[in-house]
Amino acid sequence: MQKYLKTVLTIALTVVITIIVFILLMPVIGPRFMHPLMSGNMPMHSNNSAPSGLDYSTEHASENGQFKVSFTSETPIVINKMHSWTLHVETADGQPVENATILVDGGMPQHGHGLPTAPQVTEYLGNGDYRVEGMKFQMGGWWEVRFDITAGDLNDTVTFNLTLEG
Ligand SMILES: [Cu+2]
Repeated sequence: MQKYLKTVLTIALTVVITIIVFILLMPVIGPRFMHPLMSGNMPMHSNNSAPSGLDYSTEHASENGQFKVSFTSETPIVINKMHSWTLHVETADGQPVENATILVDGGMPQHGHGLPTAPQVTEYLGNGDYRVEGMKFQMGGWWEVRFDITAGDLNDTVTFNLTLEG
């Protein structure tokens, strides 16, 4: 009887420890392990490839045509590395936009998650150029990066598409 109890206790303890270890390791294995599962659960995106016909250009007009926006990255855009971007903002007729308030947002539409960091515009560099710091992508696939730009009476949003290897 005692041996039986010991066996049951050992099994129970093993199960509990396994669960705890799994929970503790979630931040590490999460992106790799959960994402194929998450995207697989969404019927529309079960094949996990980006929709065809996405515009991957690094320069285009904002949604309502208020601004012309382009970006460059100081370093090649690869996953799991922090990047600094320079965002260039012009009015529709090509005048540099000074002292805009710019909010950064983004994520993976097919995975339903945002950016792992909270990138921010940290400096106005002059001539319509803004430094964006803290840009990071934690996995390969299709990403959207959005900038909400407010300057004087103007407000508009621009969205860039990226596909990253990973
Ligand atoms: Cu993802």
